[in-house]
Amino acid sequence: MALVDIQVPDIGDFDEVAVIELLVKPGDVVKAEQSLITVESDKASMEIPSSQAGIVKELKVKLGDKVKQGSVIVVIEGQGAQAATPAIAPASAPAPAAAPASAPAAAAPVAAPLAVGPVGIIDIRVPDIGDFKDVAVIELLAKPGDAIKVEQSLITVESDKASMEIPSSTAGVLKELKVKIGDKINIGDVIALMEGAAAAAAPAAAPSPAPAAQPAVAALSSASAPVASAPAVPAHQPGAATAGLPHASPSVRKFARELGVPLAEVKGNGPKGRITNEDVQNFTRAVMAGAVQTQAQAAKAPAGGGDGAGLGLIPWPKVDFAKFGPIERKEMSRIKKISGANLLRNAVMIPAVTNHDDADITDLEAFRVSTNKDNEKSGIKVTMLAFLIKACVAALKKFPEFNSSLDGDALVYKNYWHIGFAADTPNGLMVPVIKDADKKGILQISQEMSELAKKARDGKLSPAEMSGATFTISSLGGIGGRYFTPIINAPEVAILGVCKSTMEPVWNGKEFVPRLMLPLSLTWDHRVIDGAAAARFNAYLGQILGDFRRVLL
Ligand code: CAO
Repeated sequence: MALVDIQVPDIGDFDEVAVIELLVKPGDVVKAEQSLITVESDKASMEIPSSQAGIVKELKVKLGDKVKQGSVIVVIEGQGAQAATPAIAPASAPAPAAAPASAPAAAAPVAAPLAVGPVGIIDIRVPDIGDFKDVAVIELLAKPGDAIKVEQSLITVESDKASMEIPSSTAGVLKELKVKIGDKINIGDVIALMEGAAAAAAPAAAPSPAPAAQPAVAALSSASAPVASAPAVPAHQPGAATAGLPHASPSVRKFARELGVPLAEVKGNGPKGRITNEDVQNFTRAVMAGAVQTQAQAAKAPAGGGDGAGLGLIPWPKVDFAKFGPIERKEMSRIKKISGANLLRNAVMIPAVTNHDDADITDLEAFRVSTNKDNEKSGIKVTMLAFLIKACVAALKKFPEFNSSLDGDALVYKNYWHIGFAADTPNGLMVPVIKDADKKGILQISQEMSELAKKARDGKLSPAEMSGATFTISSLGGIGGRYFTPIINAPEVAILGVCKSTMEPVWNGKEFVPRLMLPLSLTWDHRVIDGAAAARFNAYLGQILGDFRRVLL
């Protein structure tokens, strides 16, 4: 029996795609056309079928490997046939769509999606989508009037082996969609008319239309920024030939991954049961509201724990804001999306209460200023936050339940004191962690804080530098404000919010004296902590900040 290498066939404008699923194993008997692996880019997922029947002798790829046209993926002991012609390859390779007359030859091997129609109107065409013919339009991702960016997906198409999004080759305003759901399209078909923002610099005049000419390939380069903790979500199987795999387009699966949504548990309400963006959003809302539990949550839920079902929340209001005035829609950053989902869960699931108090930091501030003067040469600047971290460790030691976490019906007390601090970054809120703050002095804490804050702003924090906190401080002291109600960073059970200190008249029993007062806002989980303990915690914190020598006691 001949051994045959099964190779990746022509997969269109996709240069390198990641293997996300192995559908067979050595020893399996496979039929011709049976899918062997699933690959995925940020715009498409597709299954690579076997070109012939036989027995799988060896898998040449593993999960995460990058493959491209011609890569050998499986060795098959064939049943007679010798050729390793990819089964999904048509008899002849599809001819690329007509390139714009003026496009340089170098741009031709892949798609030629760009053509200029009458006065500034640009035809957006289907680029090279590999060996796929007559693929069905299953989703329209934009509508006339929408402002479109280069690479923004316009439609999703689906064959029985793949679903992929067709991006726009140019920025502009969408004038007309030339396809509707259910239409069958092929390489070179016009799918939309775009009034191009860059119409004046259209390819006729531009000798280097590279970004427009290879939309799918260019999009791949931005594909590999997975959420570190995101669970792998299996690719969908159009037509549901393989039982149990969720049926969703690549962008929906990416969105689900970013939110950590287990796609297999989401009910699809799109055509043929396909999961839409809205389904993922509704699932997330239902989970956040406690109306639905994921299987992972259910497995972890304490015996007898309520699932919050029956909250009966009304749907999120849908408003066409454009009816009331001009609007601009901007995608939120990845960090904002992830932290938003966490904040929502924490806000909804924790019965949180906030106590406000003031600490007299007049003497501490004088000490801080003189410390900075003494240390001018060292380059280390001490801010009030470093003292607060140290003071909080002392308070956490005195009130250990503030340094605990809920685990089902038990409390886990931690004998380490790792303090997180909220850092404002251009991409959103990050919470780096000062590990073992109890063992560190103010100068070391200050130095680590400024290093971690810089890393946060530069987007260079590692997951390890953001994990393990037992308590968090959110300081707006450098900005302003009086009090606020911070949201607990689960699974912690309390968080301290700090605002800007101000000089205030304080009654000392005989007279009003000017004192520098620091506003504190302590939010705590009422399942673990009660109001009296919270008031004591704040009072003790105030005493320490009022006389820092107490830290030593
Ligand atoms: N009262 C008065 N002044 C204060 C103060 C306070 N409580 N806290 C800090 N300041 C002063 C500092 O002394 C510094 O003054 P100078 O410029 O005169 O030296 C100035 O404010 C700026 O401080 P900073 O913000 O650079 O340093 P920090 O150690 O206080 O904070 C960091 C560091 C990373 C926490 C901060 O930059 C930051 O990102 N804060 C925002 C956190 C946030 O967004 N929280 C909200 C979360 S909920 O959405």
